[in-house]
Amino acid sequence: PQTIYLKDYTPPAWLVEDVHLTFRLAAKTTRVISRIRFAPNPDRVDQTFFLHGEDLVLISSHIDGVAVTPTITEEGLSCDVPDGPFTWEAEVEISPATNTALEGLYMSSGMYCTQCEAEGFRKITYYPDRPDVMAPFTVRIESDLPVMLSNGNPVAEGEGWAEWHDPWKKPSYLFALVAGDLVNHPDRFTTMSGRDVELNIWVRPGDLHKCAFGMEALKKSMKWDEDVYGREYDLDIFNIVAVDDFNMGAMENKGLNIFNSSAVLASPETSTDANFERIEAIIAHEYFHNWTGNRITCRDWFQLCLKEGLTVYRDSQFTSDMRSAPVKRISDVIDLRARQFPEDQGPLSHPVRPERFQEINNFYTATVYEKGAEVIGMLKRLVGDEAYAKALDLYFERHDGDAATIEDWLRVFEDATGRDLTQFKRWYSQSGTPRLKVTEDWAAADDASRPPSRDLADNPEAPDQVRGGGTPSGTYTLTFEQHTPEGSGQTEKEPQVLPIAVGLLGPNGDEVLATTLLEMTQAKQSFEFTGLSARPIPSILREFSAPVVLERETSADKRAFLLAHDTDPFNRWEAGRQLARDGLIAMIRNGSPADDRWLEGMSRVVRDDTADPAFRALMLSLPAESELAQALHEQGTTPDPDAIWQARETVAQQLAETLQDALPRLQAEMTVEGAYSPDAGPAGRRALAGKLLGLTTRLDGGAQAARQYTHADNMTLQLTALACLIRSGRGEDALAAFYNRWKDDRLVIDKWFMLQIAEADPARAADVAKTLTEHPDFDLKNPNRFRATMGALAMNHAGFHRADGDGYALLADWLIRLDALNPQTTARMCSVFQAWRRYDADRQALMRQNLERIAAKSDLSRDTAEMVGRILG
Ligand code: DPP
Ligand code: ZN
Repeated sequence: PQTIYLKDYTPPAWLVEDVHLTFRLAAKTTRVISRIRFAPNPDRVDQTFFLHGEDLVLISSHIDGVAVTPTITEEGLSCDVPDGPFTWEAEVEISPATNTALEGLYMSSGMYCTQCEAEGFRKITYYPDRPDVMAPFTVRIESDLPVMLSNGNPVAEGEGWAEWHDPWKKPSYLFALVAGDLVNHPDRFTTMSGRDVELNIWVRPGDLHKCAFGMEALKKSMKWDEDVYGREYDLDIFNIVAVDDFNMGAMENKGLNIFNSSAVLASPETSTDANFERIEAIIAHEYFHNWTGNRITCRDWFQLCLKEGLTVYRDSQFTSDMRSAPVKRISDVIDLRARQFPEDQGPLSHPVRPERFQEINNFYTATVYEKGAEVIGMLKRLVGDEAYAKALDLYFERHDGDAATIEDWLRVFEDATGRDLTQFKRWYSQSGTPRLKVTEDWAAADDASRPPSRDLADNPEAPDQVRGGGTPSGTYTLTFEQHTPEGSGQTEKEPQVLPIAVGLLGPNGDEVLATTLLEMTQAKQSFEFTGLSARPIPSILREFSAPVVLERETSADKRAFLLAHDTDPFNRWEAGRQLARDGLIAMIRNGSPADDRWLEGMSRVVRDDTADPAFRALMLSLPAESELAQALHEQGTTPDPDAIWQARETVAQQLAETLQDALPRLQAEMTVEGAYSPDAGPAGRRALAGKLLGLTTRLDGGAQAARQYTHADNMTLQLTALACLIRSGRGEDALAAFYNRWKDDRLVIDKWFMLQIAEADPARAADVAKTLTEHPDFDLKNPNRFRATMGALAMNHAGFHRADGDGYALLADWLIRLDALNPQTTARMCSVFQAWRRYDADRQALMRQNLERIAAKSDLSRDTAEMVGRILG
């Protein structure tokens, strides 16, 4: 397969002035008739006329009304064309009913729908399918289905047809079409300038009761983008459609967002608090794309982070405003460490703006999205809120209607702030997670006149900054050293610009220096703090101000001190997390008992009724098994998945015993009375109650969980109880009852599949997963069901890594089967093997063998071939 490079970008030879498409829908023989007005690009470097096209049957083609015979290959067609503007017309035939890749035009539960990002439009008709070719689209749909939708505004309709016009020029990846027997949940929104917008969520008839929450989330998003970014919606109508078979979460097609039904449909009976929060965030994300992605799009796919990093950043701001900012930040960091760090520290590492790819679908990654959002957050922290707002205004003003680049984005910040961002740009080009080492030094008041301490003497540069001051007093120095390990073909890594938010606490726990931003730009750099009467305890990297691994030799006592006193909620949580992590690692490596300071700290935190219950729930969560495996690996110990699992069990059991007396009272306090609400307040109480129920289950064998399961009147309580019952080995009856209750609800049955695998005893997880693949409801073609089964197996760390290799073999078997149907979902799931080199020789051999078995499959997709190739290295 061919590798495509960022450095090879050339402008399109031909631009599109106008597109007219007619769809004659038929399951296996849809006709697509295109009429496209082309004009030469004044910036072109060559004149080649090439249209992308895949899996199309060309029926006829004309240029300015004259039949032509183009040269057709697997990738598209080329043709002799006039020197100046001309009209291209073509008729092609496609087969939506047999399109199992879910890319292009396909069918899902009887409806027609599309997914064109990144390169799906070329499976619909011949077109310059690249994001820097933008045009207004007019679309006519012909079918006997009652609902026919496309982008933009409806312009006309009649018996068996409907016509839509999108006045905003857009790239083909934002094209969308939906037709089906659908019903809508309608609403309206008046924009800040008084435009009245019709809103709809379209679903299959049985799902109409699951739309209200998504609609509220949409209206909140529209309002928030006006209030915070000054961005107004720009069409008369905004449609969302729920689709059951979908590779991603959702898609921001102009005026016609298409959602995986799991990312929009919600009801208290069928959705958990976590589902509600995720749905709100995804609706916001896709809506925010209307400006960051659609009005300003990407010049080429290497610039994907331009829209995704920024839009993830925007949706995280939104969630912080709607809910709790500290809880959102902690949750985001947990996610970043669970998904992005392993990616950036393994064979799939790539820069936030990749420089090469074979299949762009493989780069919709945690690095592009989540690290991309971290980069925006750092930029905002460095320039300040006001300058950020000014730069964003300039970005929208200067680039509206453009297909832009990261260079454009950074130039806006340079122009708005006068700052040189040359070094900062490394965050886009350099892969890997920087490691940041900290050492500290203290010179008491009476030796303030002595020469700089040893740490400083080592440093050729004088310390950068002096803080505080006034009366002669002690000087405290923090020295940072940053280093990014080599990876993704980059051997020489340069220092990054690191915004390091620091606070200092006095020995009595009072804050003696409020959060202060240190700007690190060198490989090694010292910062001095004066005006201190006693040696402070530092709180470093508050709010996780940079996506780095902080390496700090510090005592458990100091961590316990920060856990008790830090004013920064993130670092308070972090101190508890580090204590837990260090304790677990000591237990795994030397059989040490659980750390009393952690147990005491947890006891205090969980009872602290001044703290948000959602925050307390996060405090009680132990580091994931995969996170511990990575930590052990970094410390030179080969991780043993069974030992990791056992250590977490032991520690959780001890925590339960430590909190035993307090549990009944705390649980009673967290009970939520009255009608269910998915708001942050009650959801946080349920989250803490759920953690407490997990602990109680370790003491009562599941008696309370069984009662909760029976009486639960919402999915959060029901599913929490079910998980506890499965973990305690008493899940069988409840699982059977759950299935009977919910067998007609696909989204709930996904939970049923997932939970029993993810929560299974590791020794049995692969067997449970295998049995479920034989269940009549297992459906290889439905990505949600596939992820609920195989993704859940991978989530069960010790179960997936079972020593006999059955977990690996089962997953590989199914990936081989799925690749023939759906390359995109197959390729993405291959990443569960990415950390294979971190395990023991036997497991490594088993994983390699299974990866090679996938690689050897005949007709392996380009998607999967690239992923397996990169993982094997
Ligand atoms: N649908 C994906 C997202 O919104 C790709 N654009 O991030
Ligand atoms: Zn997005």
